[in-house]
Amino acid sequence: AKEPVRVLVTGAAGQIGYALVPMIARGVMLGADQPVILHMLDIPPAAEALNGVKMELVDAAFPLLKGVVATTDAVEACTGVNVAVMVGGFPRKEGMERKDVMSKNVSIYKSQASALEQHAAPNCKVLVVANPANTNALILKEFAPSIPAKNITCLTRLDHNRALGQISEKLNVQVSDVKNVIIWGNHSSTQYPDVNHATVMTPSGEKPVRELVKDDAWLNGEFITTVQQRGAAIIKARKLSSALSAASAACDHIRDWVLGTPEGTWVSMGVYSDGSYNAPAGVIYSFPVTCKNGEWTIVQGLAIDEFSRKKLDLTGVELTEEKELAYSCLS
Ligand code: NAX
Repeated sequence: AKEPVRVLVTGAAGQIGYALVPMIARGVMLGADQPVILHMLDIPPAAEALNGVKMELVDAAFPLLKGVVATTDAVEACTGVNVAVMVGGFPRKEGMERKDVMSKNVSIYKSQASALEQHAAPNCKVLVVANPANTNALILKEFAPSIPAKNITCLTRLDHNRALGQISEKLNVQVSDVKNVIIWGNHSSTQYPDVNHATVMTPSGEKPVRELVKDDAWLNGEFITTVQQRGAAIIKARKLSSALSAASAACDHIRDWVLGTPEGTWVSMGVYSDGSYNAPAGVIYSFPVTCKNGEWTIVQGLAIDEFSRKKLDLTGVELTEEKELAYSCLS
């Protein structure tokens, strides 16, 4: 039998946490033959709710779930974890300045970076979900210098999956037959969902999405804004932000990272930029990546047309500004 993998979920008493922990306990994230021990962290006002989630995990009698740690102590939560999914953060409230929200999250991610650096298992893989996801991940990286930069990522897979979903609906094809969309840049409304290299599997082979959709105006307009603004549309409809789709995307992100992407398929991940595609280096930027042996690699050599270039640059500028804002909160 395999040794259990320890998976940390911060903000585990929240909405995404409630959808995510049963998925992990069922093997959706790490495989149906991989036992897990869940470490759940939240803050003292949520301690009772967190304990309720723990009770439900016990009651669900998940065969793969070998233990549950539910705590408000970051050190206890981080000890020995192999995978860390950072969902906890300070939400933007009405009337709050961007800088105030940033400042709260910078202090959270600075302190959780140290807890992870000192107490997580070696080679722990980190996924930041909490917004501003790219910049929270960057702060975590800066304050956990002994964790390799390649182990720190942020979630843009939900945006990637939303793009697949929109193409599948437009063409009336199975979502599993659509692949290789790309989310470039920030997990924010400046992200660029790019279909220029995306394909659909048809009875007569793989066809470019652009050739099948035959509607460049839609692809360059409504498609992009729908994906960029999907989070807001969910809030409007549900009066709550995306949770089951975010949890599912977090599982997809870690599963592909650990177990590998299928041959010929890439996914989108926010990773520490090396300046590929002339994106700014030194920020967490979403790129197309393939994964093998537990490591991601940015897909190289894709053609970027003029339309795309502008959009890659725009979201890059926003990330550079966020980085500066985050640093200004430190001093
Ligand atoms: P909730 O407010 O339901 O849950 C957040 C939880 O985090 C709460 O239980 C809170 O007590 C806890 N928390 C706050 N500070 C903490 C700390 N210092 N340590 C540990 N826990 C802490 O929000 P939810 O809807 O679950 O969303 C969580 C985060 O995901 C938000 O920041 C949200 O903006 C972000 N999202 C990111 C997405 C992505 O694709 N990257 C999509 C979904 C979501 O909007």
